[in-house]
Amino acid sequence: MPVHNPEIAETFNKYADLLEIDGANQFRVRAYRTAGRTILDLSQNLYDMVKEGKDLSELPGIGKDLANKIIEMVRTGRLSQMEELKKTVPIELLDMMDIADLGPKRIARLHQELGISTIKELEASAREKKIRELPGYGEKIEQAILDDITRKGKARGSKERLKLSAVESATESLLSYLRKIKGVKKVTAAGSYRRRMETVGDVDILVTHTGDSDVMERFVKYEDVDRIIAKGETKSTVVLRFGLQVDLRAVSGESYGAALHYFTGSKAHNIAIRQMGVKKNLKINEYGVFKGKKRIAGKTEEEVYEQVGLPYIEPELREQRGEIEAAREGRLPRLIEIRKIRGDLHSHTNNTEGRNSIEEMAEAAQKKGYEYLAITDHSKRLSMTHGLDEKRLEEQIEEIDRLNRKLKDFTLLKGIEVDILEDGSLDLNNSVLKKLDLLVCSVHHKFNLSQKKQTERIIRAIESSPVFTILGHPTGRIIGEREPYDVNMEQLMKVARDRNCALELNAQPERLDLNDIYCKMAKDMGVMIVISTDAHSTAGLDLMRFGIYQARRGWLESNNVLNSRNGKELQELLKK
Ligand code: DGT
Ligand code: CA
Ligand code: CA
Ligand code: ZN
Repeated sequence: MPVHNPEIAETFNKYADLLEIDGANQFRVRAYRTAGRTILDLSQNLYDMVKEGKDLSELPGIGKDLANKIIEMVRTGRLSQMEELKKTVPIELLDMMDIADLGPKRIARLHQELGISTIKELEASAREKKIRELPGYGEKIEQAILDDITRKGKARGSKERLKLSAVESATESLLSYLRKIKGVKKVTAAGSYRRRMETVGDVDILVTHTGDSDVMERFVKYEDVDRIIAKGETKSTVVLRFGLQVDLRAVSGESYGAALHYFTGSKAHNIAIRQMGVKKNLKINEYGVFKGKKRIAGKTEEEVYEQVGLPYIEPELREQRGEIEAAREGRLPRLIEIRKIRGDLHSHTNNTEGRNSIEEMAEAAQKKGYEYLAITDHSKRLSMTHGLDEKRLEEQIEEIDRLNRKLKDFTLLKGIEVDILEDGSLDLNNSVLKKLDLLVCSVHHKFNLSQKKQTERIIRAIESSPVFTILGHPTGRIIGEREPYDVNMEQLMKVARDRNCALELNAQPERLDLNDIYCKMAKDMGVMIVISTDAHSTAGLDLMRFGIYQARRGWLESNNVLNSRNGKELQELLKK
């Protein structure tokens, strides 16, 4: 069974959590976490690398020991050490890691002193007011735990959605497996996966094939399949090992375009198109476009749109948010493409929580064909990341100046991801900030302020910043984990526009804020957007594609995106 990078990363992360609960040495714990992070950022497929006999220990943060563990997981699907550790530390304890205010140390204590191993037991003890008695807990934490259990219980009731990044490699592997089956012609993923939504409920795959191919048989026998839900001549459904459901539909060549249109969705977009057909006396469904009983179109998606008098609409736009009107009036956006990106404006180095040196980051960015990279490490308030104080930032500035003298056709921009403090002031003195090319200003704490306070806080930061400002991950949400903080986005965007401040679309697949709706709003209001990876390693620079997907869903064109400008244009703009 191919094991995919996200599963290996997750195993390492779980192992690190379990070790920490067990009270293991911090260095060991951190080694596994770092490895988990490296693997998530990796562009190569570990499964393939192992099969090809590549040396994994050449990957950053992966030594011989971890390399062997990856090989074991690829070969057996398991990590034997994890199985060992599970014998002494119950794995259910990890479920508690999701509960607000609980981390490994607190969980260990709950386990040792109250014998709690599951969320159910945790809830019971909280109701019996036993948790507040433990040293370092108290009533407030007990209540927060209870509230969070109740809230998450509700959330679990709804069907779980997986992040696009988590299903990407498994889906692409499955698609290439299907393409190799004899008699199979076209293979395409439709649904939310094709529309590049940040999360997907399930993956919908369409195939066309010669009548005698055994594609359905081979599909349900794919090595990643955990469960078969349905198997038929034209439709089958399976669940893959890590919980991803996949629908496969076989359609005829003459219906292919109509089926692709139908199953790409969104449902709301489909319904609107179908109604346009009704007005023209046409019936549109997944089999084609019909006039009476006669099929008049359906081989391609373009044909379907043509029948209702529209040009082709890109999948990312099909959300019934004005794309049909725009198509009718000939003002569809020319969506940004990844090849338009000329540089990255948010990255970390091993001076704080990144893994690579400034020089290595520059080299990797240059290798991608970029003209510039902004180094934006954390500021001192984030002490657990070893954030920079004024003195260390000065040193970094000097180092970058030195490197820039060596670099050809490439510029390192001097920046910092500076914390916005609770009162809206910045974490470092203006005297040093002034020496930078740009700031990424970010909120990393005090997420629960009222909307008014949070908005004022951020506006103050924008207004007091001494150089060009990018507002980093502007809503702070982490998909499936942390809600966005409460800000008045319209007000924020007005200030950003008037002050020449750009808003970041953070390409980390669990962030992706601005989301699609806010991207479109920014575009409509004339606010500049920056798409940045927030890379923590050289491999992290490859996450740019997720930002591009979101940008396209948000109607962005290259002229809305600051880092589609070349180095010279950008430098001029930064100076203004
Ligand atoms: P997901 O899976 O929740 O991330 O989102 P989708 O968009 O992939 O939704 P899914 O898998 O339920 O269905 C795939 C597509 O099939 C959907 O985008 C549009 C189409 N579809 C499904 N049900 C209906 C329906 O009742 N009417 C119409 N017109 N289209 C439908
Ligand atoms: Ca779907
Ligand atoms: Ca589906
Ligand atoms: Zn940040």
